[in-house]
Amino acid sequence: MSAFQWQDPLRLDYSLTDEERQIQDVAHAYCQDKLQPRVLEAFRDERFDRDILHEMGELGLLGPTVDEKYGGAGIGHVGYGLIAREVERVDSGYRSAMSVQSSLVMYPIETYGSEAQKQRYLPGLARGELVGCFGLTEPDAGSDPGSMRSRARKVEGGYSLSGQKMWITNSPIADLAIVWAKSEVHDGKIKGFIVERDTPGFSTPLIQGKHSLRASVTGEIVLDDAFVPEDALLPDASGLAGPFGCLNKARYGIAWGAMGAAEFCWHAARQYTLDRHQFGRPLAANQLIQLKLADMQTDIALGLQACLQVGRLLDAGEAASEMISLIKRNNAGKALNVARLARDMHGGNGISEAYGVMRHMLNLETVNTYEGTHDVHALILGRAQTGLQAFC
Ligand code: TGC
Ligand code: FAD
Repeated sequence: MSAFQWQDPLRLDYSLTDEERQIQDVAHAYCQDKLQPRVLEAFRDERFDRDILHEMGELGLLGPTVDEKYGGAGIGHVGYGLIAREVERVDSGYRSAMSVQSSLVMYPIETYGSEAQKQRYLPGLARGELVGCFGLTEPDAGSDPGSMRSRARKVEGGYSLSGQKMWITNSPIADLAIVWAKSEVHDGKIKGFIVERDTPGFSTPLIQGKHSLRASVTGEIVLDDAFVPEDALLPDASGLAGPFGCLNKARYGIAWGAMGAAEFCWHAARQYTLDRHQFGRPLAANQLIQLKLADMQTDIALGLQACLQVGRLLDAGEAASEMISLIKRNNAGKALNVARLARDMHGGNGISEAYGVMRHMLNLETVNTYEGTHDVHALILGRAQTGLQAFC
């Protein structure tokens, strides 16, 4: 028998290719050297440093699955997941900025865009010179995006967009937005539009006062008869399947990322309870503490194996979207629980910014909610096994 490695109990590392290990090492070094030292102030001041996207672009961490001919790295889904895990080990807000750019902006342009759109936007997005955002959610349409009110009206030479998008990651700093709206000339079907920053009638008010994801910038998108030319339309997306196709990619990355945040909290709780003595011995010598550590280790090890399996199936073209719902729901929920336990195991120190566990806990509240809430993914899985729709 080989020796048990407590940090990697099911030997995830054993199942990775050399290329994937290399990607993991590059991402780990960048995140620990460049992101970790900035995160405390960023979270405290509710500030996102735009240079981060430049830096990630230089390392090939943006749009990593996008074809190399458009500036991507052309790697597989497991490599992408490993990057998300390393970034979110530092902060979910940084992973958010990265996954919106990669999965919700570059992916739809590569998948639904014209050749001209791909050439115009993808290389700049891959380098982090351009920042993108994704506008689906509205004030009155969150879990039910099919009820969106945003409209595209055909006008001479293009479309006039009107509506409001809410809770949009990156929007206040974005150079372009992928906006989803119902288009009159397409029988009211949902269509995607690339809206550039200088479009008249387009604005992105900042949302402030978040208790979560404070190191990520969030805003609205306001479309006040915003005119976009004909070639702003993404030609190959139609209906809700368009935005949901992007969400599959982003939700998959979140499942990996949440495990990175959970690992941070688990390792911190283990070290803290080894170092801290009460009643004359380390906290870690108590059965209740060891039970919690064992539960954390188990949930994380199983969550990572599930990500690996879905990543391999995605690469093989064999993944179903329900698999992604399963791992997004499980891993975000489990990570939130791990973070809450870690916060508790740190006692009073657990609420201090110096230990980082409460920051992760607060972030994971959002991770459990966005990209389909924990309960919405349960309804997706419930529908898939009963054939009965429980949404309405
Ligand atoms: P439903 O009838 O189920 O489907 C409508 C059409 O969409 C297709 N479809 C999918 N296609 C690809 N992948 C998927 N996962 C798909 N799910 C559905 C479906 O086949 C159908 O196609 P067609 O051609 O027949 O029309 O639609 P519904 O209205 O009943 O949907 C219900 C529900 C709950 C599943 C769905 O609305 C849902 O998932 N709601 C959650 C909304 C959500 O996730 N929003 C995320 C916003 S973006 C975000 O949060 C970014 S955070 C980023 C960050 O900072 O990291
Ligand atoms: P609601 O849909 O109103 O849900 C409220 C509660 O009701 C939830 O608990 C939900 O599970 C429950 N619920 C809803 N429907 C049902 C039902 N049928 N049965 C049982 N329970 C139900 N969106 C974007 O488009 N782009 C982004 O970049 C983006 N970034 C975000 C960043 C942050 C920081 C946050 C907080 C959100 C972001 N979102 C983004 C929006 C996010 O996707 C939505 O918040 C999420 O989909 C939930 O929608 P909602 O907030 O309207 O909640």
